[in-house]
Amino acid sequence: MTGKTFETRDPRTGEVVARVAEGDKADVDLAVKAARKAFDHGPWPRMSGYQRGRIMMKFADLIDQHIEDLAILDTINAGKLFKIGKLIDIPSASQLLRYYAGAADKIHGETLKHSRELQGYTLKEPIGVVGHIIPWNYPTTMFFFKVSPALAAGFTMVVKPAEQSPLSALYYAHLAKEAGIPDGVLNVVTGFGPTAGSAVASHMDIDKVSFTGSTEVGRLVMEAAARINLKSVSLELGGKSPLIIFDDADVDMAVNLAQFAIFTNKGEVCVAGSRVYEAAKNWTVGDPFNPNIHQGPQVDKAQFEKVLKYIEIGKQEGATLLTGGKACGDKGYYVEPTIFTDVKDDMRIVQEEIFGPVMSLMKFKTIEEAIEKANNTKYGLAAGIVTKDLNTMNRVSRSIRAGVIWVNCYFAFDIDCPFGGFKMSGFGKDMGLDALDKYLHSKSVVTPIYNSPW
Ligand code: TXE
Repeated sequence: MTGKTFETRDPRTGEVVARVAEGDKADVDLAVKAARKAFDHGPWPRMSGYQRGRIMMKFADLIDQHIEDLAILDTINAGKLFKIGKLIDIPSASQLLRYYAGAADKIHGETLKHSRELQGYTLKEPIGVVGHIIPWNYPTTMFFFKVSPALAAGFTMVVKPAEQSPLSALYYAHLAKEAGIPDGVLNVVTGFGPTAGSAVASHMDIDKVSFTGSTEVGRLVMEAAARINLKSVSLELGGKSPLIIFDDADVDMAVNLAQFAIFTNKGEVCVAGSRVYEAAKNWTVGDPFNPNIHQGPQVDKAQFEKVLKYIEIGKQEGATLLTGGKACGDKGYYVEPTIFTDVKDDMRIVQEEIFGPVMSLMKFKTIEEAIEKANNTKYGLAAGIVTKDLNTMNRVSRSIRAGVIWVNCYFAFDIDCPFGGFKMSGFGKDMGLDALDKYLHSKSVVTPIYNSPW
């Protein structure tokens, strides 16, 4: 509307790769109008689940035909490893679409035995127009975590991608149109959080907002929803997820999982196992297009500086720097994989989400102490356990307050497993049939069984 644009940069070099429309409140208004019209009068919520599923399958096929281009966009825009993008992130988009496409014609209510005179049933109906606000750490996966179940449920929507990584979202909007998703159903508005994002959270005509990002902004989103129209809210927020290695663990497995848990995606992972209790180093940092590299650059200058600041805080707090601790390379936003030892429970590097490749090693003596340390965080997104002992596994996985527990594995995401936090990591699940459910209202329909005085 304003015609304004903003620069989006390549984190490998810090150079501008494109200028993108800077959407603001007026653009969000337009997008919501289109979504509202498509919801109230358009074909999408009215067509059968089977028909919606067919179109979603076509969307998935188109993504498969453009895997390479899409992976390039997430690499030059978010510093993601190109190889992983091609093998995992982009294929996860089409998988998510197909999973929910398959569920679109299996949305059932229940038959209710109301009383001797009355019977009832529930209809599962889409809530309406949803606003999705998504972050930059997984630009593609987050987009489809949100968009796929909402499409299957018959929603229309406005997506606000992160300002750091808007490029692939624009490409997905283009492919959605080509696949035959009707106009007004999937609207993407690029722009900044305090303007475009906030306009989504506080829009009177948006019925639900689904947010992934920081706990601070999650709070703002919920406040806006409460203030404006009590829209339904789901939040996937930060984490500080422990990986607990017991002394019976397979040592090689433990070491691999420990480095994988925190250094994957340069630590820009909400489930990063950043409080590991044992680990080692062997992680290469460099150009994310190089297939032999484990870790690319942090997403932007702000995150790069944030990670380095936390490393300084760790040193000042008295933790011992075992390895890493500096920026690397002469340009771009690369940080060395960093490990601290001698850390204490109350240090900021243990309590706060760093969102970078910084690992803290802590020791424990008993299973009770391990559980206590693991729960000693305001977050509750994920946790990992490495043990061969079935009793330890069962006891610890039932005692940790987190949304997902990985036993002898880490980042073992599966589309069928709901994902989302406890405590200040938020509420409302992505993935699995739980995610479809969060986009549906139950409506009870009640009717007399016989001709009766009702
Ligand atoms: O997140 P923000 P940032 C954590 C991580 C990271 C920190 C800051 O610790 O270092 O958050 O990252 C939009 N109203 N996570 O600043 O600001 C914004 O435009 C409405 C964890 O990038 O929360 C973007 O689209 N929306 C996390 C989205 O919110 C607003 C992933 C996320 O940005 C807004 C990312 C506002 N007032 C960061 N302000 C995870 N859980 O995976 C911003 N936004």
